[in-house]
Amino acid sequence: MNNIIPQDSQGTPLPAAVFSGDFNAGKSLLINALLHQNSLFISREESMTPPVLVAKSDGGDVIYGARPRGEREAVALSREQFLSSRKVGGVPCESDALCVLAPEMPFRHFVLVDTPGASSQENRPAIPAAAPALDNALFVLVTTLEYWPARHTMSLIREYQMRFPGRFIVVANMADHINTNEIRRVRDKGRQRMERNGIAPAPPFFTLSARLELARRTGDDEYRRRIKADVRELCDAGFDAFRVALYEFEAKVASRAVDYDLETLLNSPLAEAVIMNQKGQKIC
Ligand SMILES: Nc1nc2c(ncn2[C@@H]2O[C@H](COP(=O)(O)OP(=O)(O)OP(=O)(O)O)[C@@H](O)[C@H]2O)c(=O)[nH]1
Ligand SMILES: [Mg+2]
Repeated sequence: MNNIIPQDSQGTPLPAAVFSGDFNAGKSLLINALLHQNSLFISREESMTPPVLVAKSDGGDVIYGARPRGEREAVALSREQFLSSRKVGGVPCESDALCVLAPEMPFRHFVLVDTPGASSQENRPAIPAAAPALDNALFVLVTTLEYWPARHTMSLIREYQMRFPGRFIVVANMADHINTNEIRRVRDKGRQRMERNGIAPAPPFFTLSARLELARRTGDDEYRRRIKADVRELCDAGFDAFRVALYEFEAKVASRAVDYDLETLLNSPLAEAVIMNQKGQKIC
């Protein structure tokens, strides 16, 4: 392409939407739902994957890549290698960060970043540390609707409010597990509850189901049929509103299109900041 603009080298942080929160909240499935395909590794257990950066590619095929531990040079991976790049049985992952260049990525002007959830085994924070390379980032805090409004959820949101005022949104995922009354109650009262808990102004808040959305986009009618129609409608509307919020973010950050490649992405200060966060190191 003729418009390669390594924005980072010009000192402008790459715009990104950083998905974080507790493990198993559905961060990776949420990104798969946005991509309309199963690209990222999903697991019922703590997935133990390194952070994954997802960007738009103009080519026909999905390209997977990794930054080997302690190195800066990016390497291309097969899909199988990509999906098995995680910590298994105490053996650390060989990569510090992974990336996916996907033609299906709906956003051209920013990167989606999937972060490993706060781990029960490692002392890894659920909250990214602020860093200049994240100055153009929107933070998507992924919680589950079942745990609304648990004290833990509220304190996470309060922490995001302090670190990233006006730059984060909250998702309450897995609404397909809940009945319509409960979804409506959380959807309609969520922001009020946050404000009553001193989180004011409350961040944008979306009740949705990543699983139902992926089923909607991949034509998995069997799963959709298992869920009551009124729950489905609420979940679909919640996801549509979430997608619009991401498009609004894109409209704000879109200045020049970046032509991403593995090197540009995995050597960017954005990747560096995300890796440092994952290692729990201080970044400045
Ligand atoms: N029913 C239902 N299950 C979901 C939904 N979203 C995620 N899941 C399931 O929850 C489990 C965890 O999903 P992941 O996307 O791997 O969660 P994660 O937040 O990326 O987890 P870590 O990478 O370990 O931090 C998987 O078994 C998913 O299928 C949802 O909306 N509804
Ligand atoms: Mg995950």
